[in-house]
Amino acid sequence: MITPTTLLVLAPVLFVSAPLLFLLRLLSIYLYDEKGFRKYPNENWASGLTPLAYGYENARQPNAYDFHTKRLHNALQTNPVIRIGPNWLSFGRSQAAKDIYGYTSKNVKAGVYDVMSEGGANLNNISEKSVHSARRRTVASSYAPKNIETWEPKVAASILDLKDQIDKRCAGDVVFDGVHWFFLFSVEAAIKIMLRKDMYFLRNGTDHIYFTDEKGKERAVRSIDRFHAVQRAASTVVWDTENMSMWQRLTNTFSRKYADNWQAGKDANAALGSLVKERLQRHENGEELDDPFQPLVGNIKGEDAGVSFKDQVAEVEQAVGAGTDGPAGSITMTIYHLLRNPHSLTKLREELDAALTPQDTIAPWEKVKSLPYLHACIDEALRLSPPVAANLIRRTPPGVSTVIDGEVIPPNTNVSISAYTAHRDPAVFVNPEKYEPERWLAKGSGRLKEMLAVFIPFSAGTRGCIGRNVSALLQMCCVATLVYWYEFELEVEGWEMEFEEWFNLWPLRLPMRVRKREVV
Ligand code: HEM
Ligand SMILES: *[C@@H]1O[C@H](CO)[C@@H](O)[C@H](O)[C@H]1NC(C)=O
Ligand SMILES: *[C@@H]1O[C@H](CO)[C@@H](O)[C@H](O)[C@H]1NC(C)=O
Ligand SMILES: *[C@@H]1O[C@H](CO)[C@@H](O)[C@H](O)[C@H]1NC(C)=O
Ligand SMILES: *[C@@H]1O[C@H](CO)[C@@H](O)[C@H](O)[C@H]1NC(C)=O
Ligand SMILES: CC(=O)N[C@H]1CO[C@H](CO)[C@@H](O)[C@@H]1O
Repeated sequence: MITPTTLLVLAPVLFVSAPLLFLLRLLSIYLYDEKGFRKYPNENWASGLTPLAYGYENARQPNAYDFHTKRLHNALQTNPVIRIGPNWLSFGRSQAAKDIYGYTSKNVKAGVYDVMSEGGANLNNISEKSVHSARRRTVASSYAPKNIETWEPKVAASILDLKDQIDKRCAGDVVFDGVHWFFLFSVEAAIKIMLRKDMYFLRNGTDHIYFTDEKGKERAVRSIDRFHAVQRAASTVVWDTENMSMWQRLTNTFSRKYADNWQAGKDANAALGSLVKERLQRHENGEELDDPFQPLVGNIKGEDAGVSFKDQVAEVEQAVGAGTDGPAGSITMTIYHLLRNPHSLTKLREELDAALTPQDTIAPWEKVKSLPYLHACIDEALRLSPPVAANLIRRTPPGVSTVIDGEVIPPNTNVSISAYTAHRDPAVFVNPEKYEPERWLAKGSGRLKEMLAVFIPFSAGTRGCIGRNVSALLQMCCVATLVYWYEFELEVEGWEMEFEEWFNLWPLRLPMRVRKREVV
């Protein structure tokens, strides 16, 4: 029988032994080495014991030039496969990009994608194949190139507002921070495209969403800031999928920083929820709507789409979140690389001067969409500085082994290669660290084919980005307009980009001086 006395004796014993037993269990899993992964070097001492080792590496950002994906990339230069979690391998050669993400791959998204289960499910975080393809079919046509026509006037209006803000900063010694304004541009354009709503972020110079919440309280939520903050929390603990909710509770209780970052997810959810409600109200009011949100409500025949409100909000969060970090990062990094490579900038200007006239206040899609050097400048920035640089986790199929870059990989293994690493494989990209748009101009060559096959800024295959056509429009029209109408100069010559990385890789600022160009 358990008496209070035995309990008194047992409690400290349990207190000491429980964590010890837990560690022993981890150690035995490690030593048992079911899949033979101990032959691969670990990323850090804990990688063979817990997937939180990966979250720890995400959080370790000693300075603005050192981030996880870059460190892992450096380590992969001496070891082509590194164990980054007990059941998770990261690859170092670009062949793995085809094997892991290509259309023929049987891999699926791993469990981490559907772990934040209090929210709804969206295209990006539905891991179940059949559910995903049904949702993707529902919305696919509203992301197709035919919609560029309807998006273009909205995007052009935002570029005009961006130009107004730049014009105000052309005089004197004013420093223009490209990152601030390009992020405002992208989030404004993404909400316009997704929900047909103008937030006036560029005109106001802020990303505040004003709304009345569930409890009737007036709120002002900063969209980009809140979207970013929740990544800081989620991308450290999400990897221990089974225990995610426990880590979420613990960090929320014991760390104010985490508590604020988790709150950020709720804030973003509430703010975008208010925009979705407003959008649904407009639908009820019989407004004719032609945005990618429409198929989530119903089709032209008046049939309900059967998508829950929670899922509608989750889809908007994904489209607006991705639609912000992706294009803003790519526009920032294209301008940055051009500034550091004046020869490429001159060449791009020549191409734009031949294609545009001073009547083109905003570069029209029709005139820029096929400009090869503009394309190459953007792709080369996406190659060196992909906005989603990290290891995108996939799980190999059950029951059979798969071959990835020549390695036989057992069933149910988590695998990945980062775009950062795939894009720097010297076997495919000569002088990989060099910004060289010309490498994309070798039309019809075998080399170009090889490069495109491992170029994965948008991932690839069935889980590749659905927003590529939106992105093409934003990037091409914005970069063309900026480079045609303005001269840029880094505030400090030779300045190097600073980054922060969680799920996405964010350039932190781009301090420049801007002058109007003489165009003729
Ligand atoms: C340069 C800009 C962009 C980049 C680099 C980018 C990158 C990516 C990447 C790497 C993925 C795969 C994510 C994963 O496997 O976890 C993805 C998926 C996705 N992106 Fe983008 N993205 C960009 C712009 C956009 C835009 C503008 C939108 C929406 C308007 C968007 C919506 C989505 C959606 C919905 C998915 C999930 C697709 C699915 O799984 O079916 N993205 N994107
Ligand atoms: C999917 O993503 C949305 C938006 O980022 C999030 O609110 C939701 O919790 C996620 N759902 C799942 C099941 O992970
Ligand atoms: C932003 O701009 C819109 C339209 O110009 C205006 O109605 C709104 O009050 C502004 N908000 C802020 C915070 O300036
Ligand atoms: C990898 O796969 C296993 C089982 O297939 C899973 O339990 C684990 O949580 C996965 N995630 C990571 C980040 O390793
Ligand atoms: C639209 O996106 C698809 C991939 O989703 C791509 O193959 C195609 O080239 C894009 N079209 C334009 C005009 O960018
Ligand atoms: C620390 C901890 O609670 N780990 C648990 C995480 O989830 C797995 C699977 O459910 C458990 O076996 C671990 O003990």
